[in-house]
Amino acid sequence: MSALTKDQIADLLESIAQMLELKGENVFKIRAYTNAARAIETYSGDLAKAAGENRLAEISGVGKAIADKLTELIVTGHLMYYENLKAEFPPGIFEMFDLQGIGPKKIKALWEKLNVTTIAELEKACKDGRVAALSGFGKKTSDNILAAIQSRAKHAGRFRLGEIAKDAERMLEELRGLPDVLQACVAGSYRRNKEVVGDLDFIVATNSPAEVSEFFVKHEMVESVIANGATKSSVRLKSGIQADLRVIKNTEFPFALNYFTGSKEHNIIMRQRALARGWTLNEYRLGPLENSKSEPPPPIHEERDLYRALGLDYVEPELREDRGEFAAAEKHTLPDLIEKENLRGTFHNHTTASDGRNTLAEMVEAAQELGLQYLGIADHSKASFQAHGLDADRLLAQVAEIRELNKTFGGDFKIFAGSEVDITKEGALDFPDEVLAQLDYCVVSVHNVFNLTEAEMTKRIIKAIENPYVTMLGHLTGRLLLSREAYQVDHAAVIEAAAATGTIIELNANPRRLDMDWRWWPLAKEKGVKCAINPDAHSTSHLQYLHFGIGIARKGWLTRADVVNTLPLGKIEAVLQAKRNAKK
Ligand code: DGT
Ligand code: CA
Ligand code: CA
Ligand code: ZN
Repeated sequence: MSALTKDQIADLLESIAQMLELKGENVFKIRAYTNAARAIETYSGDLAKAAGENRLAEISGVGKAIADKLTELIVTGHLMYYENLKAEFPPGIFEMFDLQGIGPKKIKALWEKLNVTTIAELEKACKDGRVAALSGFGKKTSDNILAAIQSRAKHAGRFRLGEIAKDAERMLEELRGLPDVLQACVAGSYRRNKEVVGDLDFIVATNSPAEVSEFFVKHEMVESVIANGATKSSVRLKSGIQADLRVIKNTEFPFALNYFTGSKEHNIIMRQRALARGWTLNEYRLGPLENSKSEPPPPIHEERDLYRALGLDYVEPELREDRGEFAAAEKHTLPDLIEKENLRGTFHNHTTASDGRNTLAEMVEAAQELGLQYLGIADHSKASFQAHGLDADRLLAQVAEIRELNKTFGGDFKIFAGSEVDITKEGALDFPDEVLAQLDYCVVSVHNVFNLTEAEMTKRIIKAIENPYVTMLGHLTGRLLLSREAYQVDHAAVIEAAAATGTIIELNANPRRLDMDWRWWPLAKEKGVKCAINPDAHSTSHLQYLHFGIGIARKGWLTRADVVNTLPLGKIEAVLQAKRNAKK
């Protein structure tokens, strides 16, 4: 069996903690497992090596008893303790943990008192009133559970891009490494950088289709084979996502790649443009229409040639959504999209001072390793007490610490001292202006009271960004993709207000958020609102989320000039100060 990843090991520890909670074990024992899960997730060394040398107990947060279990798990790939524990529960019960707003205590009560052990049984028990009648539940809780079940059903079979990217890239890399493979690509919504994808579409050009298909369906990431044909295979990966493979001839590659990249809407117009020129376009070729008197199409070697043949500039995959790309490609006005290499720094990152998992020093080191010139620290403010938000004293102490640290970088690197300040229900800020004035910048976000009307929520946010010390607005809608709906807010009105006040809007790059949504960035850009791509990092590894943020920024038609954190040190400072200076 293949080595377990740190994430897989951490997940296993988390599920042990969940099971112990279901059993009603004491909190210290449970916390030992959740702490160990966090410790493993953020451990930077080689786990297999540490296990081999019996040194796992040296990792801070991992006790002796858990270290022994981890050694067994890492060395043998199995953990008897976990298997035995799991066997004590009905198998369906674990899926209930996926439901938003219901934890181990409730699941335990449902199991013991109503004998509910699957989501299907739970849905029934909600509908016939048994859940509402249960002590500690009530009608409101029952309704919330039902809503969570319905939302889960709606999202079934869809996956956040950030969570399947590893699988997609690994399969692609291995396909490209096969001797028989001439060209390979992931097409579909993945290539278009959609925030949520249904399945993965691999396109491979080869003269040995049988060998390539065999490699694909027998890959160790595959859980089951759905279809295995001469030119198309489909599998279910262990992560749950379906993956399709299409094997084609090398000459067909640009057509197949273009067709299977989609979107469907984009394809329809491509085909119409071909027809208008007397040609036929499908997933294999561009050819003359029967009985057509038109010139035959030019030779096509790559996608670019296809676009040129149809009278268009090359359209980047992210823009292929039929949202204006054809008109722009005809007029040569497509944007020169931002690239990963353009980023110089980032804002909105957390440390152990609030709910982050790494210290300020560790976050700085990670940012430097990524080649960034600056890192903005924006820990939570005091109203986010569940995230250990900082009060003014702790915040100002952190500011002083940052100013001291900055002296050690000799101008090559800079930490910007900020805060992620809560917006109160009324649109006030969690710190007074005197405190905000001592920061380099501030991000404001809504973290509670989501159930306002659209008008109230819009007013609340606009009031907050009217404050001259507010540099940027964090995660505009609060959505958690595939799990929590966005709260009601008038995007256009907020964008208008951001333009009027000179407030930057964040593109939160956490793959669960990707908020503000890509569909709104063209409007923001038109109004002159700038974007900041922020990972909302709660650990060093989360800085990698920037990558997904770039994907969404590209999907939102943004260029380097539209995104403030492409500016180098020396230029970015003025942008952070602009709004408060304008008010003086
Ligand atoms: P997904 O998988 O639901 O996230 O979205 P896609 O876009 O990857 O869709 P998928 O996997 O069903 O098909 C891949 C591409 O193949 C799609 O983007 C466009 C093309 N395609 C599929 N079905 C049709 C169709 O009926 N007409 C046209 N014109 N293109 C299609
Ligand atoms: Ca797809
Ligand atoms: Ca597909
Ligand atoms: Zn936040």
